Amino acid sequence: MDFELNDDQKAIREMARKFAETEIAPHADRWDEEHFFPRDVILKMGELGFFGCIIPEEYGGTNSGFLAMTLITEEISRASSSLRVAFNMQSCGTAYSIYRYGTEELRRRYIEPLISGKWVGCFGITEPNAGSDVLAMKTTALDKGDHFLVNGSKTWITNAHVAEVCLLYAYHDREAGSKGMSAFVVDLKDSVGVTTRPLDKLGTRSSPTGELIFEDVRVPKGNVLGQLGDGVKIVFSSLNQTRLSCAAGAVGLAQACLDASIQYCNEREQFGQAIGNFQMNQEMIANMAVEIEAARLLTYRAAYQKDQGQLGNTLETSYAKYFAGEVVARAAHSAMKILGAYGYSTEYPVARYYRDAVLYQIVEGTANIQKTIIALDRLGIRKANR
Ligand code: GRA
Repeated sequence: MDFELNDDQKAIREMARKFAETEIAPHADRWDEEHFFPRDVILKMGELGFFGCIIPEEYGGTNSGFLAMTLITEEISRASSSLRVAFNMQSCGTAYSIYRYGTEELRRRYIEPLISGKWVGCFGITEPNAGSDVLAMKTTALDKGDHFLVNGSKTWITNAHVAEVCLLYAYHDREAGSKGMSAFVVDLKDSVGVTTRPLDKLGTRSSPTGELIFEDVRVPKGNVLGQLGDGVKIVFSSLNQTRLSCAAGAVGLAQACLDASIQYCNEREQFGQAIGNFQMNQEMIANMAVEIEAARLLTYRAAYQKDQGQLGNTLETSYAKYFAGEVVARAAHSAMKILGAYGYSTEYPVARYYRDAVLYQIVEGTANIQKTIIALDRLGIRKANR
């Protein structure tokens, strides 16, 4: 067991930290307030190779691995949790699934534009009546000979109204149950019949969210990902990679909460001394520090396993995603208590951290879904890793 990062990983983390501190952190509050999605920053991250960590060099990636991607994600989220979501959409949620399951033609057409940031990606799983219950989705993609005809609506889709490419999940055959779901790569920019509607939300506001409505949208036959009927396999394996991004994002955001708390504890004086001298604040700092470290180790372990080829490590990924989601919520609450009115004020980033933190108990499988996966596995009822 080696708990040290190698020199390449340390250099990658350093580069990501510098980038996040200079290019993202100074603007993150304003972007959030203005609901602004900084496409130029997505392009810059693409140029630096951030989105290509888990993509081989022959497709334009850096092949630096899941742990490298985790380190970068953590640093981005420390500056802006919104841009962490954007990161996930360019890499794990789209490009990586296209690499893993796509034909050579799909790989060549979509991976480079996504990981370079030229095209913005999204994925369409959730529907108005299918959130945790993925298989309840109603969107259909009916076989019309040389193309599929897609009808249905997706909601809470990150990047819905700014994306060029969508990895869409739909039933090509409702009667066939889980074998009747397929995954499709949809060119949103070239498709007729797609409408979008933006949705507002409590936090993560510089990551656009919306509805995607498909009315008789033609998708070429060649844009099926994997085999027809592979949708369930692809959706769950894809979620297993995107949940790692969530875990890393939660760790990064929790670290931002701790950083702000430590700085304030050392600067702020009350009753003639720095408030870090008060044991009630010390307890919060200690709890945050140890919980973040534990969440980080769970996250790095899940990333390391994926780098060793264990891509089906649903159990360990759920451990990381669940725990990091709880930790960031507690860390944001503690930061708010330590900073008091300065935490509640929108002039300081802690209010944003607090609003953004709750997301990690909701997205990519709620905390309850992660606990279900873990409990069923531990009880011997349903094996998580497959
Ligand atoms: O036996 P079968 O042929 O019926 O197939 C079953 C099973 O073998 C079928 O799915 C197959 N399957 C898998 N196949 C390959 C299940 N897991 C896997 C796998 N890992 N690999 C149904 O299986 P089941 O066990 O009966 O599933 P279920 O009870 O219907 O659901 C299980 C569960 C609740 C865990 C699942 O539905 C789930 O994970 N739900 C959560 C959905 C979720 O995470 N949504 C996220 C939406 S995207 C999002 O939040 C974007 C955020 C952006 C960001 O912040 O980054």
